[in-house]
Amino acid sequence: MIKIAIFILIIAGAANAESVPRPWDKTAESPPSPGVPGDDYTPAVVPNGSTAKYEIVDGVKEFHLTLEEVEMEIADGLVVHGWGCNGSIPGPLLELAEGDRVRILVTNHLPQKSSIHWHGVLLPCGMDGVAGVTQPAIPPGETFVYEFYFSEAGTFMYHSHFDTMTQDGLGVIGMIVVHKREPDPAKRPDRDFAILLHEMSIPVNTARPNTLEQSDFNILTMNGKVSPATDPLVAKLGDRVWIRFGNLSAMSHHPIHLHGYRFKIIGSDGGWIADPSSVLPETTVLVPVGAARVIDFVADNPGDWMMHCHMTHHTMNQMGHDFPNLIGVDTNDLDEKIQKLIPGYHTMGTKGMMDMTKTGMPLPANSIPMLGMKGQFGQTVMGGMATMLKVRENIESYDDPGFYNFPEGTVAFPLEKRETSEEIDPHHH
Ligand SMILES: [Cu+2]
Repeated sequence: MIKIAIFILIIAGAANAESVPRPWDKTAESPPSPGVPGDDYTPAVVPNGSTAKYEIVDGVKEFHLTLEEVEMEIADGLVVHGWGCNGSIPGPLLELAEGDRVRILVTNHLPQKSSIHWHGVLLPCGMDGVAGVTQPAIPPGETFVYEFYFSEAGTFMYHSHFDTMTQDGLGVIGMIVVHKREPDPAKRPDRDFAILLHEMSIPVNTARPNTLEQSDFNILTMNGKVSPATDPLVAKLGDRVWIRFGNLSAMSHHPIHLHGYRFKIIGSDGGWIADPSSVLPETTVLVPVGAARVIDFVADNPGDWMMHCHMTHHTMNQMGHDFPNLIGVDTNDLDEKIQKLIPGYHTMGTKGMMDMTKTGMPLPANSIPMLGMKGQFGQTVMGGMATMLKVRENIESYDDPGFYNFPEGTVAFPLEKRETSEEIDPHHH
């Protein structure tokens, strides 16, 4: 009796397992034709970056990713010697339409083995790209083929899964955007930005990121650039805007704050919110390491709006952290003495970090410790993981429109310039 019961359970279990559909089954049963940019989706915008080219071979979108040594300028004054894909850090955006089948040829030109993992994508286990677990590592000089469906629209990432600390740390990373197929452009976002967040430790006077660093990261990038080298995100007044963030930093989560707006977080690398109307409005989106977030808003507030990581140390470029706290210290006497030895010397940091941006002292080679963003009113003392959302009326293109032209009388002003002589008495109405 017990034996029969167990037998029935095994049969039932097997039948049950057999009936569980795989996530890509529906796509595989009736695969759509390869998605066409423009017809099926509005291509994403990659500030400072690029989108990977593909060919359609036997009805499949075929991409080539070459992992290789990359020399890349992070900002004017700093060239980094990292590892990347197709000549850049991060690698190009892989952009697809829901249901597309891909064949991705990964060629390893790194000096050590590698493999590429498709982070967040639901695919057969053998395509997951984990060296040692789902495939042998790709030896230097060899090419491996990955082939699978992108059965669901979403925001994903790709990165090395062999010696990940070293290879991701040096830049073997990239983003993946899979668009929902939507024939009506009016129902798509007008501006769909993709930004990958990353961090490196590059001691001043060096070019090779130190991937052994655990906490002191001094180069915090958006699509491989630091402010002021980050391209602005440009939108027309009234545009529906999506910004997709991915974070493949080694150790840091990034709370990205957008000025002037409230937005909703509508998606992650795990999928989409079912009902955006019930989502808490936000002004900051926390993008954890190994995660993606998509924010949605309508660009209804014209201006130059900062968008930056709110970890204040993540918006400084290569600034040293290991000198004494000098805020409020009078160092004039000391400066005079040291100037006899080092002409032009002055102690920095006694009134904060503004001094850093205007010093005349010579900088070490290949370094940007004092680089910050300049606005139309002066220095921001902000660099690193920062950029600008520029929302404009009546623009013909999405090229950088330059500084915002503030309507007269809308800018904060010094008290002595107040034109009225009337004193405001807060106790009188
Ligand atoms: Cu940050």
